[in-house]
Amino acid sequence: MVASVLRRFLVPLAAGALFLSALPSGSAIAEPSYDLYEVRGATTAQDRTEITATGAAIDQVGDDSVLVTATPDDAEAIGDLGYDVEVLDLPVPFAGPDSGYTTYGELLGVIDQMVADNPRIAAKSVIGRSHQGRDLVAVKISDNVRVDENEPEVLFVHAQHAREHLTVEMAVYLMRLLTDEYGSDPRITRLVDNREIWILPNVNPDGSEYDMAGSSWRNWRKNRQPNAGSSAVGTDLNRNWDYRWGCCGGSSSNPSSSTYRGSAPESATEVRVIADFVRSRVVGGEQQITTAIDFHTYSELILWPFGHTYSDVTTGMTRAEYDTHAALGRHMAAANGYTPQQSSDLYITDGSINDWLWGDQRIVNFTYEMYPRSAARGGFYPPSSVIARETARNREAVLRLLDYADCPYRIIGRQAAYCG
Ligand code: 0X9
Ligand code: CA
Ligand code: CA
Ligand code: ZN
Repeated sequence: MVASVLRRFLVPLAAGALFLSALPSGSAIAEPSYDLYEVRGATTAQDRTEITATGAAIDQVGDDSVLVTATPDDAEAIGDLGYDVEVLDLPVPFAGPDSGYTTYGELLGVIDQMVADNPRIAAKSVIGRSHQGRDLVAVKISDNVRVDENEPEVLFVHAQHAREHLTVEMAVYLMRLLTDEYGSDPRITRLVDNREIWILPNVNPDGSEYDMAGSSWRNWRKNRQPNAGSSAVGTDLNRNWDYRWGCCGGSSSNPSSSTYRGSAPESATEVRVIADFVRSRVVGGEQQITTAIDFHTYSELILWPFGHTYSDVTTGMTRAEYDTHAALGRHMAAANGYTPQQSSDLYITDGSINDWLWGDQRIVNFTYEMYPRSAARGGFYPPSSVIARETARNREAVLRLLDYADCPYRIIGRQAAYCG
């Protein structure tokens, strides 16, 4: 089925030469090219972790295969591990940027208008700047929005990965939902009155803009920060967080990799800004943010920590804490039809925001991998005609997280022990 929409040719060892010869003349030391490959013969999480250890990023997991974004060198290394590797030439990513997706400039306009229309419950702050100097924005939604009240705080993070544009649309949807339905929908009114909701609508604007700027999508994942001693640009923000950074074979030390972890924890400008923001929500020694979602695409999954280990219970994660994540994850997945699982059921990741938010800040948190389920439905680039449906699909799931933000441990009946 997938094959019918793909033009395929067998790679591998020739691939390096093939892509090199496709480079414009005079760019012998060019940035690496990132392409989509199908890898067959991978059935377990251990297989998939071994594949990511080459530097490839896994985009989609099947029963006995995965799709990866990889450089020709990564692909060759995967072949050397004994897997069957084919490059895929997908039509969708080669189509031009879809004007139905919100650019960074448009996003800032949407935010300013929304705040102007709802000044009592919505406020914008600039929490820092991206590597290239773009504003990194936080939108707060709550009653008495100018006052830091003693209400459970909830964090939504969008677009750590540049090409995952549907996550920006998710932020736009959430901002509109919470402001438009305030005063008319009783549940939303109660949640806005009793929570302080922080939306970070695009934490990687340099990457987003780069991905959209050409005549075709660029399949870009990282930020746009140069790397010392390399022509390869960018750090994978979701491998740069300061909790067991680089510990466990779940990220790359090679700047050419699309999962490059950076030169040090928080070396990525944007990660440092967001982490400082989250730390600033510690008031009186207590982290005010209780729950969070980090939005990604794609695969229709709800993932919980840890990612750096296959173990569910381990240092920094008790049985009750794991069960709270699993129960809340499943409760949300029952609302949106995504598949709930621990993130390492897919493959090991280290330096992810999930592991840091829980391991360092004790915030119960999830990764949503949004629509679609597969590359055959558009992968990272579904048509903008799906935006309304696929953002509204998460309405009930997100409201469930907001409901439980007073005490997430309530979902396993442990509120007395944890929130007394
Ligand atoms: O690999 C990632 O960063 C995420 N997948 S994506 O295709 N959007 O790149 C998954 C992150 C899940 N890992 C943890 N929650 N630790
Ligand atoms: Ca308030
Ligand atoms: Ca507060
Ligand atoms: Zn992602």
